[in-house]
Amino acid sequence: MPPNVQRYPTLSHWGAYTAVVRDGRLVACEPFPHDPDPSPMIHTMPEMVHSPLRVARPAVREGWLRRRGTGTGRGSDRYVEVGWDVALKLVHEELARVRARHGAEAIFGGSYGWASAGRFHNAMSQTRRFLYAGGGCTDQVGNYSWGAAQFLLPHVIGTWQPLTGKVTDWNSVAAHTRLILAFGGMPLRNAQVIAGGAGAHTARDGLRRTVAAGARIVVISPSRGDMPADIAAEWIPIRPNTDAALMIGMAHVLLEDGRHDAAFLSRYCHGFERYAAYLRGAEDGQPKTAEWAAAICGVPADTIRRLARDAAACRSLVNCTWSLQRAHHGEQPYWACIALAAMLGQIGLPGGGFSFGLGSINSAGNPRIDAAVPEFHEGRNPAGRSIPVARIADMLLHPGATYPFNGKEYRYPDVRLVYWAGGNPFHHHQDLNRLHAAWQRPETIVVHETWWTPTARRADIVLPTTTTLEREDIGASSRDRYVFAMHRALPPQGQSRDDYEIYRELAALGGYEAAYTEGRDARQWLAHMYAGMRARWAQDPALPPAPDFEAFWRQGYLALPAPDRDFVLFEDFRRDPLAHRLHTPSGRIELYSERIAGFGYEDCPGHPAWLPPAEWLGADAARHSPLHLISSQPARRLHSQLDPARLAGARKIHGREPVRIHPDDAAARGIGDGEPVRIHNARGACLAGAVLDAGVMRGVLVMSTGAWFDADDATLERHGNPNVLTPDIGTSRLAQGSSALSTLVDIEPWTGALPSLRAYEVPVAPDA
Ligand SMILES: Nc1nc2c(c(=O)[nH]1)N[C@H]1C(S)=C(S)[C@@H](COP(=O)(O)OP(=O)(O)OC[C@H]3O[C@@H](n4cnc5c(=O)[nH]c(N)nc54)[C@H](O)[C@@H]3O)O[C@H]1N2
Ligand SMILES: Nc1nc2c(c(=O)[nH]1)N[C@H]1C(S)=C(S)[C@@H](COP(=O)(O)OP(=O)(O)OC[C@H]3O[C@@H](n4cnc5c(=O)[nH]c(N)nc54)[C@H](O)[C@@H]3O)O[C@H]1N2
Ligand SMILES: [Mo]
Repeated sequence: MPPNVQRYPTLSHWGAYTAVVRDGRLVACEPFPHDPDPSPMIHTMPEMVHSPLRVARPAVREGWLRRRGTGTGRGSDRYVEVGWDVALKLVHEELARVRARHGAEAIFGGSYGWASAGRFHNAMSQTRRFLYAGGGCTDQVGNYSWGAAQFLLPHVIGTWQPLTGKVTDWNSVAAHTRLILAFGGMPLRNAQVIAGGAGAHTARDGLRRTVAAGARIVVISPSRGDMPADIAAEWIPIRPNTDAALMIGMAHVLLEDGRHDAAFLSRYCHGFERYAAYLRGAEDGQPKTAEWAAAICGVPADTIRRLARDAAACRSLVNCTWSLQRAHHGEQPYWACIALAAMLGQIGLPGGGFSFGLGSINSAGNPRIDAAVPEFHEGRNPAGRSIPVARIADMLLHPGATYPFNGKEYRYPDVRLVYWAGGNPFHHHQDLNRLHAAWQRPETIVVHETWWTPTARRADIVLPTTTTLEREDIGASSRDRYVFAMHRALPPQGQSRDDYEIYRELAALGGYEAAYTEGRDARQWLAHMYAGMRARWAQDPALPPAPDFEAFWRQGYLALPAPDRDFVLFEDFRRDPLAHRLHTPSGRIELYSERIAGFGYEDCPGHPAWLPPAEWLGADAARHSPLHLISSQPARRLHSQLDPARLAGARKIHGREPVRIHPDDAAARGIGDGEPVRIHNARGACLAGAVLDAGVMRGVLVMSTGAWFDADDATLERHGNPNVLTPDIGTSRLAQGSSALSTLVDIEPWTGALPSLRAYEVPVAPDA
């Protein structure tokens, strides 16, 4: 090997790899040799790390420099580069001013987002620790991924742990499951990633082994593409957002047939009689028959009956992708799924029961023994305030207003300063035109970013941060078998600094450096976190001894042994429901919840129910906006991350995000394959490129999230960002989750000249 080439082990959300550096530049990324199914996304790193879109130096928005505290111009202003000393002083002064004048709750520091892999340099954790140490902030609770389920499941099964991927593992499924009802499919494109990163991608192998063992797979989804084409599966198209009705219809079939497992229901569940009464129509005079369900979800009644009977006749698993609950009333399909699985009586049996996210995120069902990972403590928020994560625009637009959440009433704080590091709200939030209006209100917005993302170009002060390749870290996630030493492969690019260094200097200016750093530099933190993990491994005889930090660092990674037994969700509870009672009021699975009923929310009653979402194909609104838009996760990037790379760019059409449409819907509108289109509703409009696909249900459009938001105003988004179309409403009063997937739209050919893209322009003013 030539002497000017170096190789460094590292980790990303999309996998572990060796960074190959020649003459100070990253030239290649070689997948971790133990990864059976590496993601092509790792090969985007050389382009991204050396991208002209890197934020090179600290920058301040021109309009804000002229008059501090003014939001006007966010999104259109140019930026003036300043020295680090100037930038840090400005940030420090703003934090101090807002804290002194308006209190800690006027600083919004939730900083939601995926940031990057590495347990220490996690931007969101560092942001919280910094703001907590400085006196606190208004925080965020929950996430966009499974926000509805996170607050529902503790009432129903006493925990939201299964959402972290801890579900019946692939070994158990491959060995025992005979039928999988895959709601939302198993879109392996999503299994490329796991928050925190993975050494091994195992979902494809798990699915293949399951099929090879003879399991039947039924994909219930508006899109056939949700199961890889090489996996034999039956596709049952379903109208988006109507899964709860289908599950309820199946439950009614089981009840009428007497095929429900009465012994399981009485021993392990609470409130079945109340749910059965709903199924029979005792509440509303409407029995929830297969015919009733068919009229809502579009799946024929005979198919509904067949599915219910097949699932009762063999070892079956009902799996839901997370997308089902990222919709208005998204609590209901998840609760209805649990109720259906309870009636089938197979919860806690190998390969049986219910499951979430299997096949749609690498972590779900990955076989792994329980073992600690290195932990970083954010500390405690002295302000004690937070909002449900997806209610950000409501908060900014309505300071002081009250809102319901999970059984209580809360009040929105009056936020003056927004602090963000490691997230892209102008990617992740719904109804971006509404967010844009709300975003004008704070006096100051500070963003740490690596690239000039849409959020960076809507901030007042932008501080450039390093990538994982420019710093040392330890990579691990609770559902992967490996722990990685992430070596520094490159010097910081431009003038970028680690988030940790930025916060350390700001804490020093504020007089609380020691509280923030505990006297440690980054390397010392890594050694400290590693030592904590090593001590915990040492206490567990099932775990191998971990080497000391120096040895681990040289070695590059640790591997946990493969588990010698399968993990089965609720196996303990099934074996002994008293010793392993659930953390619900009854200690059992709640098919009726007095607690939820007691909240009195009509959008989340005491048992699973079909509640029509605000927007779906059966709604009145469908007369004006007759198509249901699904905005799913992108195959070739992670959310908005890596969007500027060639991998994602190669699939764009005239530079715009593709939208998949059924050929009949396209023909009815004069839209040809590969042609530019405009998708629109009352909230906004965006451009896209049409892809005709008979594997998409009629009446449905499918478009990925993540094309960098590119708009001057609410009239037209130029790049194909579906979040100008999505509704910004909570899933229900109970969970207040994101309802991104309840979106009605229409589509038409775009016949004019295509406006040029501006999302990849660097908004820095030339030197005066
Ligand atoms: N319509 C619609 N919208 C959705 C969804 C949907 O299904 N439909 N899904 C939602 C879901 S599930 C999620 S999780 C969200 C994801 O939303 P986000 O997590 O906000 O999306 P990312 O693009 O991953 O944003 C992470 C940002 O962190 C930056 N970053 C990376 N590393 C670092 C670092 O070390 N320091 C700093 N300071 N910054 C860093 C990246 O450059 C990037 O801009 O989107 C949600 N939005
Ligand atoms: N490559 C890649 N992988 C990712 C991510 C990424 O950005 N890129 N993001 C990660 C993150 S943060 C998350 S939270 C997970 C999200 O995981 P999911 O929420 O499961 O992912 P989605 O892609 O939103 O949805 C999966 C499929 O559900 C189907 N679907 C949509 N609506 C409905 C419905 O109403 N009923 C039924 N039956 N099906 C429906 C869609 O066709 C879609 O393809 O993905 C993770 N994986
Ligand atoms: Mo997510």
